Amino acid sequence: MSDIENILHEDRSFPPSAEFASQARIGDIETYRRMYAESIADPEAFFGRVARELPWIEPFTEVLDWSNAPFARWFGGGTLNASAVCLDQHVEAGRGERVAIRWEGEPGDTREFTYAELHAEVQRFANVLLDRGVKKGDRVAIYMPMVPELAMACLACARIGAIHSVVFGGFSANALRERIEDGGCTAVITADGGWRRGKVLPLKPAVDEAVEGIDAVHTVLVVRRTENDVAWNPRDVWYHEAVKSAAAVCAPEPMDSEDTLFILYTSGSTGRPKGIQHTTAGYLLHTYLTTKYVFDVRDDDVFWCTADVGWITGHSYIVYGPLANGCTQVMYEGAPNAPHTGRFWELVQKYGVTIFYTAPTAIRTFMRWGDDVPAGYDLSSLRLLGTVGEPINPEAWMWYREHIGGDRCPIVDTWWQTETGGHMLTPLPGCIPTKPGSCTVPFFGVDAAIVDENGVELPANHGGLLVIRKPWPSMLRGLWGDPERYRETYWSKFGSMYFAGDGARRDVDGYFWIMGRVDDVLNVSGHRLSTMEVESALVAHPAVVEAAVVARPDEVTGEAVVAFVTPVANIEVGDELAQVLREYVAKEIGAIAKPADIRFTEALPKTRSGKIMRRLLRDVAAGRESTGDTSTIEDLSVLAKLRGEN
Ligand code: 6R9
Repeated sequence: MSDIENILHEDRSFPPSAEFASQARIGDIETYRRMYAESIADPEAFFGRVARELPWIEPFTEVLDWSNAPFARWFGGGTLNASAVCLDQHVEAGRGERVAIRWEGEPGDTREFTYAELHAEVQRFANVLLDRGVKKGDRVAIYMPMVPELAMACLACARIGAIHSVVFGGFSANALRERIEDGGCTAVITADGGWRRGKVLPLKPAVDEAVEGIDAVHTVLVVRRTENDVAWNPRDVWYHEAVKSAAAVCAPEPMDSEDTLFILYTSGSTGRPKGIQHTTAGYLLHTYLTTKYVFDVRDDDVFWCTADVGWITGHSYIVYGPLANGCTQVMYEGAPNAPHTGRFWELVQKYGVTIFYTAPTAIRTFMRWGDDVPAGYDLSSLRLLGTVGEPINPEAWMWYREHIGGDRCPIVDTWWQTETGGHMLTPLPGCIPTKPGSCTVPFFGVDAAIVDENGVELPANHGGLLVIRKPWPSMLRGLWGDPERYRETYWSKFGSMYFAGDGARRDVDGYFWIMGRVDDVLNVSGHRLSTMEVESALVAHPAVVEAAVVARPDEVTGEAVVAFVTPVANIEVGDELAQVLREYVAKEIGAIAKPADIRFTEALPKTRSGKIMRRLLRDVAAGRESTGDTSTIEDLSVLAKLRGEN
């Protein structure tokens, strides 16, 4: 089989400013190179040293045990507690008065917690769980809006050694039930509702439906947020009532390094969702280190990651990474356009956000809303921007840099996965020059490579499969209850290398360029093309805001390119524009990539975390019914519209 062809031409490069570099944790590329080289040549020495920055209860006696590969054990013999890493250490060091979370609800209500306050709240929350009979090792489902109690619930579970399984608050009762059953959860933490686009999103009815008939669930703990009416069942407990009698002292449970900290479900393209399992020490170390070096956090920073905690990005870069570093962060409950499209920029201005982390889908949406929206706010507090979730098209990257970053802020494009726990390929902002569309270089300890189908490393600029050749501390330790599926999904292809499922290439400078999921690659007349590159060509046209490219079967070429295109507002769509775009793609990347078919659409089907669901579009393009899992789709009506059913 041939390589994935490389058709994206991008040669702009942006080094950090001298000012940024001079204040950064790592401001020269030599230091990065030296540390990276050590982390690969002698991971045990490197990680053994940096892991001492965590507050251990019992120190570890061994760094890595890979003898039972692909099941890794990191920091054997050590014990620690994740909530103590995130809270107690800061309070004990006299930093209790620092603000941990500045929270804002969608309607504009606000709450603020210092580290000392959060510490006390989490201990009370932990005592409520203990009172309800939740024990070390029990699984607790968390199904909540983006309120502070969501972060507290995670930390309270961690404090007593219970394993949390957060299920995104927008998922259906069925999706929740499937995850509660698979994880064997015995308690559920939820809320009466949350605010979303000016309305109350009720959560409790979905929980009631999900747990019906599951006797193993002994408690449904309900946080009051919106005060809408809720039905009440015998196992339901109001959090605000239960917490009244809870003491603010609860000693952290000493956890083994390899004890499971949480499970988080991610949907595969086929089959049931996978319960990705992360353990305590390795996960905490990696989220701590990446927050420190990739986000370059300092005491005066105000960090804002716009993800939902229901997604891995929220686990790693709202809950664990920033709190382990003692950061001050902003947490926001609602939608970016409620009540107006400037909401995010209003929050950046109001809280003086310095580091801002969001997804390409959000950036493309902001582009559509217009340059004048961010221009109406003072964004001068920002010093660093980040993106995650999908390949970012160079056009969107440039817009982000100019209109949000004032041509001043470095952009860290961070490639990683639920499975990897934290950033894997990413710039360090003070020393790695960035290129629009590239996630640049590997983080410490990440031995990434591009290989062909046989596992042979490919030369520069050949697109192939992205693999990781060494274990790293925050790698998933398995799929909950299914060790064989873990082996099969990630390790069966190449044996000793982790296969991430993404296509990518590496350029002559060693920079990585993610081309998209391998399942999505197009094969036109024997040419293997990346979805991301064809989409980027379309997005570069001024009439296009967003594009998703898929293949449909074609008698002549094997597969033909079908492009679903969201146009800019107020433009006439039709055959004429389709023809212009087809010619544009032909000119930009060659006739081979020219879409056979262009379909205009107001919206693309996406997951709740903003990823375009190309597999559903493939079904639409081929005129078939979709049989796969649709539980993670953001808006089912988008799919219905594309299929022409209204
Ligand atoms: C953190 C997260 C993982 C998949 C991953 C890849 C895509 C994430 C990316 C990116 C290009 C980036 N992805 N970040 N692609 N550039 N910076 O998104 O986890 O939800 O498990 O998704 O997302 O395809 O394999 P998850």
